[in-house]
Formats: sequence, C-alpha cells, structure tokens
Amino acid sequence: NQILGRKFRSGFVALIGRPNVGKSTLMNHVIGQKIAIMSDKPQTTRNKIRGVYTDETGQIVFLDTPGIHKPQSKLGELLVRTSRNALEEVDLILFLVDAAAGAGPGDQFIMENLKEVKTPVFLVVNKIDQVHPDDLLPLIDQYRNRFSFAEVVPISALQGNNTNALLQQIFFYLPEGPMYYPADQVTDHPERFIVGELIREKVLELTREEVPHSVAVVVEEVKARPDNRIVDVMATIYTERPSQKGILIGKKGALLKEVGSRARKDIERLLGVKIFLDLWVKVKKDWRNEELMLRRFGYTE
Ligand code: GDP
Ligand code: K
Ligand code: MG
Repeated sequence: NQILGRKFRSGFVALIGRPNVGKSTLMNHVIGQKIAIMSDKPQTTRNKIRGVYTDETGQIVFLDTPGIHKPQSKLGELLVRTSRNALEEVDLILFLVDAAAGAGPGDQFIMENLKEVKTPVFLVVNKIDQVHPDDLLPLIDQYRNRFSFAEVVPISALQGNNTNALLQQIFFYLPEGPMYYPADQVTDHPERFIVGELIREKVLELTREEVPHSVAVVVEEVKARPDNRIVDVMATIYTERPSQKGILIGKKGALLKEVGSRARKDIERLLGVKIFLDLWVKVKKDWRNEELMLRRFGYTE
C-alpha cells in the first residue's frame, strides 16, 4: 500500500446515525458474522458492541453506538451519554444516513451534537441500492451544506457496494498503532450479552408492536455439559406489564416456543455447539426507569 507505507494502522471507529440507517448491517457485513442484532424496528441496539476488522493494512475496532436521539426516559438519557462518550474517545466517526429516506430532523439533531466533537466525521450514505444515481449528489449536498465532513462515501451495506473503499478510507485516517485484538477475534463482548441480544431480536421480530421496547433479556446461565457437546442456556425475558407477558408466551406457549427455536438456531451458529435453551418470562414493572435494573441488565458503562 503506497500511501500508507508498511506501517500497521489501528484505531477506534464509531458508527452513528438514526435508527434503521443500517449501522448493524454495515458492521455485520464488514465483520462477516452476525454480532450486532438487526431488525426493522428502531433502537434495537442498546449497548455498544465492538466488532474488530483486521487485514494486512491494520485493525479497525468498530463501536456500534446506540445512536444519539432525543431522550425520553432514563434509559434514553443513558444512551445519549454513552454515545457522546464514545465519540470523544474514537479516532473517527462514521455518520450513516439513509439515502432512500433522505435528510430528516433526526439527522439534523445528530449533526448539531457532532459540532462539539473534534473527531473527524465521514458522511456514509447507505442504501444507495434504493435510489437513482441522479438523486445522490443533491442528497449529499443537503448534508454538506450543514456540516463539514472529512469524507463522503456512498455505500450499500446490504449488498456490500463500495464497502471496501470505505475500509481503505478509514485506514487512511487511523494512526500507526498496535494490534489491539488477536486477528481472529471479532468481538470483545461477552458471549452472554450477544446471546441475550439474539433472544431479544427474536422477541421483537415475532411480537411486532404489542411488546415494544419494554423488553429486556437477562441470560442467567451459560453452562457446558460435562461431555462438552451441549450447552445449557437459561434466560429470562422481562416485560413491563402482565398483558405483555401473556402475549409473549402466546396460546399454549406457542409464541415463546417460536422465539426459543429461532434464537437457538442463531446461538448455535454463534457458539458452534448444540444448545438447550430454557426461556422464562417475568414481569418487572417500569424497569426502564429504575437505575438498579438498568445496571443489572448491563446498560451502564
Ligand atoms: P441500524 O438500526 O442503523 O443498526 O439499522 P440496521 O442495520 O438494523 O438496518 C435496518 C434495516 O435496513 C434492515 O432491514 C436492513 O436490512 C436494511 N438495510 C441496511 N442497509 C441496507 C442497504 O444498504 N440497502 C437496503 N436496501 N437496505 C438496507
Ligand atoms: K434497527
Ligand atoms: Mg443496530
């Protein structure tokens, strides 16, 4: 690599953007493994999940931040704080926007917050597979008129268009540095957390609007049997109201069973072993506003 020389580069890159612009999809595409949960509902990513990309040029540690949005509860405030902190610590910020949806007030809110951060910011225009090429430049101008971006990179995270060019641009902005993680490590998150996120993803998939984001998953136990061929996972899904618990369990337990069976498949792929999944549903009123529960669910720093 002529421009970069032979020196190894490394650094931390934050992914920010409104819900559903494709942050998780981009990271999953780059890392090539399902580590950040994806769904078509907003704000399914609550914690920052690190994905690590390594090649001969260097290493990029991605932070999939919950995104900056206007806080509506204690959980919301916590998310905004987490995001801002993440932005101060990183070498580069990728501000993802949705080419198909266009610029909106949510983007404006984020750009206002970014003005106070010194870290360079890329405008990453995602979902270009969904727009006519002629519409792209005017859209980019809308953003450029409001913020001074270090680079503008149009991509399709879903199809992988231009994502290699994005990686090369990222390396160009990273300092010379060490390998922070072993080359074969894709995430430093405890598997337990990812297991919980996979279960929560299935709940969101299967319950639609009835059980919204008032659901949290606590993985109580991940334990391999003595023969090492089966891993027992015990997890509790917390809802805010008894009615939601009823919906989640479903007729004769059908819905919970489906949640379990879908989650089990993903967990088995993640851990590479057979899983026995034991799922429970409990009601914990108003957990979103209780600091103690937040800490227990792992949402604090
Ligand atoms: P996040 O909330 O920013 O993490 O967004 P997700 O990664 O969960 O993506 C939200 C939705 O947009 C999902 O249904 C994705 O499949 C879809 N999506 C993400 N990237 C693209 C893209 O490049 N093209 C298209 N057509 N859809 C995308
Ligand atoms: K999402
Ligand atoms: Mg996400």
